[in-house]
This record gives sequence, structure tokens and C-alpha cells, in this order.
Amino acid sequence: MELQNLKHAGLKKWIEEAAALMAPDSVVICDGSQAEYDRMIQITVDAGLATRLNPAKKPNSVLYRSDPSDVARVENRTFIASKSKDDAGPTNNWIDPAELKHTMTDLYRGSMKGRVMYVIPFSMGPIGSGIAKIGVQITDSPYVVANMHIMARVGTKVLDVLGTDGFYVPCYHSVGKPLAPGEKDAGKWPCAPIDKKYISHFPETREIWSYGSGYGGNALLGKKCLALRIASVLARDEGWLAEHMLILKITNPKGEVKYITGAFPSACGKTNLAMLIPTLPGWKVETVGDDIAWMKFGADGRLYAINPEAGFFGVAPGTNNESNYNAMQSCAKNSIFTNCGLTEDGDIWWEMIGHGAPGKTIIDWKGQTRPAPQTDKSPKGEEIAHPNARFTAPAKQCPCIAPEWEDPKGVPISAFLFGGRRPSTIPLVNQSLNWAHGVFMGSIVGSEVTAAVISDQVGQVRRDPFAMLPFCGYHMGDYFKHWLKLGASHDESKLPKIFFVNWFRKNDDGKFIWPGYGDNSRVLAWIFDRCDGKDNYVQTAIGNLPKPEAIARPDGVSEADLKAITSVDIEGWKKEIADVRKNHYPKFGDKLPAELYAELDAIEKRLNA
Ligand code: O2Y
Ligand code: MN
Repeated sequence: MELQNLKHAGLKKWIEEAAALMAPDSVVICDGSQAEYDRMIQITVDAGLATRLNPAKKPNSVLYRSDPSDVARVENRTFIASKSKDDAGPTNNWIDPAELKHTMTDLYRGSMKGRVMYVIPFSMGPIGSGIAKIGVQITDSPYVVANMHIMARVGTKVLDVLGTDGFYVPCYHSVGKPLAPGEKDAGKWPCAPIDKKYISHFPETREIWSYGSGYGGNALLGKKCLALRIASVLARDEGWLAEHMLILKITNPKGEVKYITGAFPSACGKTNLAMLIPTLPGWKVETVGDDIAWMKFGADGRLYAINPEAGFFGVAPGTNNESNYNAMQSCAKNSIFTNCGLTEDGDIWWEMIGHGAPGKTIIDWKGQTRPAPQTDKSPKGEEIAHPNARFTAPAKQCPCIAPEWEDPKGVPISAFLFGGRRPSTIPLVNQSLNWAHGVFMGSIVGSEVTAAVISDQVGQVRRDPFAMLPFCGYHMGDYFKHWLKLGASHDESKLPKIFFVNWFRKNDDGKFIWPGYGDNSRVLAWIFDRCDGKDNYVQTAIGNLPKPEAIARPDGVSEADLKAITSVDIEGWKKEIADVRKNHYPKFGDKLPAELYAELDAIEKRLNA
């Protein structure tokens, strides 16, 4: 479609202004077609930025290598520019919106010279769903256009829904590397230096301005920027929930179905849980979403969730046929790989893929030819694939995708899970005593910092309430208030039940007690029955824990082990409560709701009883 034929006058004006500022050679309105996707891939192949994979190994798939300065989300360059600093809260980076727009306008001036400006109309959620939202991203990156084709619903059909005056979230994106006349990318990933990267959100005006990065969450603006940071603000204002949660469907041996969402900090196996293959006979798990859930109340008082995304942007290293067969199948074709190794036979490879690399050599994520590894492990710092290497795969290719994953009305949620990587204290599973206690559980989510993260905090617990700390577009204290308010203003019997799970308890030898992966279905089965009110629990000081015989014990877990991870560690919990009181809750100042301090006091009292 030509710009002059756009029916939405506001959108047309916005695009014209952006083009005048950024000065691209031309403007293309994306139609979302396969031909357009193929064109984006060819443009990047011709620019030396993409390598087509061997079609006999990975049909219709490509590999990109990014710049070493542009390999992950950059939290210290991510900004919530609300009018008042207090609305962004102490856990977000804040800059005055007028000042930030001034700085970024200067950066955007002429930033697309020598490039094409692509305009991507996209829908987060099934097109036309009452829960979906529309965004329009302007970008000078054909890599981003191709990824957005997979991760969202894009193109002319979105413009049709937008009509002449529909609401959309305007999203600016430029890689910040204009080309001089005759200059080409010539194999060099375009981006700006780290101190010139800005991933900015303007909550009051619902705008996103991203500059200087072409990678993942910094550049595919429908995902973390719109579907979490801006959507969390919309959800607060409109009375719904935009959460960093997977959505799974679980069916019991009688054929009864429930839908469960789950929030976990990174490195806790969230995508694996979303695609789990149960070891428990007769049970089935299917995927609705692996990362984000948008939930609204239906006329029946229940909470309905959609997955706003259409693809998976999954971490490649560690994914293999054992840890996640369904993810491996999802990216077996029609996929984009970023920062993986390239084998001699034209396939991708990454650490913990389950086998060494074929042939004599391999090309690593920096483009260096290296000896092909014989095993699937590499010393830290010498990896073939970057630890945050990714696959972008269409969700519809997932063998366990639920048939209703695109149902516009969403799926009714029975349970929320919160979890973290906790080697001690936190039991395998714990049901909250009520909604406020569940919000308390979500507010104290924490995970042990693993060696996978470069940090001096390895072994310590890093708290990430609701797994939303990097993704909430406003003050986290107000976010807790929003959750409490939704509970108080709805029929609690129809609200999802809330559970805390922990697959990562270790014994005195430092070995994991619980096998995890498919055996987590045993815990999901207990949760399923709990939602039906089954008498399979004991009430304790910290919540409802499983009766000893209520969890089907997997091979290798003794009765004593299971008892240890399903009972209350009173001394450990006293320390937990003290840590929350001293180090965690004070971070949120006087916006921390009194109800959460009341929950803290109540647990402490029960532990001391
Ligand atoms: O590093 C990035 O840019 C991607 S971050 C990401 C991608 C998919 C799902 N979740 C995340 C995350 O950081 O939570
Ligand atoms: Mn995520």
C-alpha cells in the first residue's frame, strides 16, 4: 500500500512526520505477505547480514550474527519516561519525557539516511480479539520486519481493523546507523554504541521510542515494550492484567481441562514448562503461550487469557530434545536464528544441543572459524553460540500448541503459578490461603543468581516480584495495589487460585532433589485437583502444602526427599520473612500496600505460634 492511500489520517500524519525527521530513502508500508518476508530475508542476505541454512537441515531458515555490543535487552538503557519520576518508581530508570524526547529527536534526525523506512502495522493478540491491541512500528531494520512477521500478526489486515481512527501504540525504531551515499552494511550488524542506545517508554501518551539496538526485546517492540511495559499501564487504567506469564492447557485422564498461567524469572525453565511432556500417565499438557499473558474478566466473572504473541523468541543454548522436544520441533523450519554457531553442513549449533558439531570446523557467533566441538559443552567465555542466542519460531509449528491458542475470547484461567530457582526453604508447591496472600507470594518472587549471569551475586537470591521488575511500566508498589484491587473487586471464588512452585531444591550434596521437566506434571496434577477443591492438602503457617501421598513420586525421589520438599522449613522461612522486611519491601517506599505488610506480619505470627 502507498502512504497516500492510508485511510487513518492520524497514522498517515505520524508516518509523514517520522519520515521527515529520519530522512529514509523511501517508505514501505508492510503488507505482512510471505513475499514481503522473503524479500526481507533476501535483502539481509545480500547485505551480508544473514546466511541461509542448508534446506535439508533447516528448511527456509536463516542465521544472523549481531554486533557484540548488541546481544540482549539492555536494562540500564531502558527508560520509563512518565511525567512524574514517582510514577516510574525506584526500580525503573527515569528521564523527564520532554528532555528524553529532545535527546532522542536529535538522534533520530537523519538516522535512516541510505535506508528504507518500513512501517509495520501489528496486532498483539488475534486480530479483532476484544483483548488484543494494535501497534505500528516504524523501523529501518529488515531483520526486525522479518522477526515481527513471526512474533506478531502484521500487515494490511491490521490496518483494516484500525479503520480511519482506531487506537494504536506508535513505536519508533531506528538502528541508529545511517548509511553514507554508496555505503553498504557489508556484513556489519548495524547499531549504535551502548551509550547511545535508548529503549524508551512514555506511559501517559502510550508511545515507544527505541534507538540504537537491532536486537530482541530492544527492537521487536510488540514484545516487552508494548505487550508488557505499555500494556501494564493500559491494564492498570482499564482494569485488566498484562503479565510476564506462560499459558498452558492441562488435561487430566478423565478429559477434563484447565488453563494455568505462570510467572518465573529468567533461567527458571519457563518455556520448558509451557511445552512440557508429562511423565504422569494419562495427563496431557498443551501450550497457549510461553512468555506473556493478557487477561480480562469475562461476563461470567472469570479471567480469560490470550497470548498476545504469534511466535517464540526462545533462548537457544540449553534447548535440546530432552529438555524441550517441542521447542526443537518449533524451530525445525521457517525460523530465524541469531548468534548461534554454523556447522560445516549448513546447520545451526549451540551449547547443550545434545551432541557435538559435525565436521572439522564450526563458525562461532562472532564469525570466527573454530575447531568443531566434540561434545556440546564449551568453557565459559569461549562459547560457540552466545549464551543469549535465540531462535524465532512460529508458534503454530509447535507440536503441542493448543488448538484454541488463537481463540479471540481467550481461555479461562484456573490457577496462577509463581516460581523461582530456590535451593532451600521454598517448598515444591504451596497454595496461597487467599488472594491477598497470593499477591504477597507474587511480590516476594526471587531466584538464585546462577553462573549463567555475569554477576558478583552468584548464589544470592535476586527478588523479581511477579517476574515483572524489568517489565512494569509504572511503580511496582502501585502494581501490587492493582493486583490487590482486582481481587477485592471480584468474586474470589471465580478468581484463579494462586500457587508458588520451586523445582530447584537441593540436598546437602548440592544435587537437585526434584527431577523437574516432565515430572513437573506431578505437581501440576496436584494443582489441578486443588482447583477442584480436592482434599489433598494440609494447611500450614506458609500456605496449603500437599499431603505426603498426594504427589505421585517420580523415580529417584525417596519418600524422605519428597517429605523434605513439601514441609515447612520454619527457621528458613523466618530468615525469608526477615529478608523481605529488611531488604525487599523497603525498596518500594510508602507505595508498598499496607495489606502486604499485614501478610508479612501474619506469616511471622503463624511461624512463631
Ligand atoms: O534478550 C532479549 O532481547 C530477549 S529477552 C526475552 C525474550 C523472550 C522471552 N523472554 C525474554 C525475557 O527477557 O524475559
Ligand atoms: Mn520473558
